[in-house]
Amino acid sequence: MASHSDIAAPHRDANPGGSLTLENHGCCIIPTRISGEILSTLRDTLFRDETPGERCLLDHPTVCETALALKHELTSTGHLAAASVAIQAIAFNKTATTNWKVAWHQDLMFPFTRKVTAEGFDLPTIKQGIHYARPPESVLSALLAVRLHLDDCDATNGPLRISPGTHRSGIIKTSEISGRIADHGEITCFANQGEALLMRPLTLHSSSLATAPKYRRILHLVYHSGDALPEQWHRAI
Ligand SMILES: O=C(O)CCC(=O)C(=O)O
Repeated sequence: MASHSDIAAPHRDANPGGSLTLENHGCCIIPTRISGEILSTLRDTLFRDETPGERCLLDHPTVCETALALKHELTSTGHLAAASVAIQAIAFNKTATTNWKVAWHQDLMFPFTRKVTAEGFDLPTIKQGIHYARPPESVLSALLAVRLHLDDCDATNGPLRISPGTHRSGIIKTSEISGRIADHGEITCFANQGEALLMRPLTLHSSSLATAPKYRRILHLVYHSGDALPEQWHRAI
């Protein structure tokens, strides 16, 4: 287990020397082949200045096209299994008017077509008319978040922070989160436009307020690589 002294101070590149791995750290940064034209269309069509994010975007044609292109790319690099499906797409932004921060957490709630009843699926709730629930840990471990950066993200515009290796601890009780971060340390994830931060949703993560608010637009996709489930994802492409 890493100690604070093993963790470098926040740095420009979240993947120094390519040393971060999904397996060991729960995240890594990779370049993508998503074209400048697609990045520009995503920037122009997904965001409204007054909101921090838009959810359930897989029906948007350019999001769908991007999700399929990234699936293809990540399958060829071995980050995703060929049978993976994109199950969620969220557009996050930080601007001067929607500057926000998020406390340390794991991503545990995902969208389904109806209220879940199968064993191991719990905490059913409805957000903006869509059913959400917490799938079993085995399913959570088979998810991969792919955060496509549509703008450069540096120390000033509220970058994501992750606590490396925490994805291997399963679902962490709220009362244990600060202890896990003390044990594992944290890394601040900077990225250039067109790069993607890959992250296991069970990795503890947070983000700070931007200190010099400017756009920090991200398309956050989640893929499932596991076996068919007894419950149906809200979308699966
Ligand atoms: O984009 C961010 O700054 C935070 C996103 C987040 O908390 C999440 O994906 O759960």
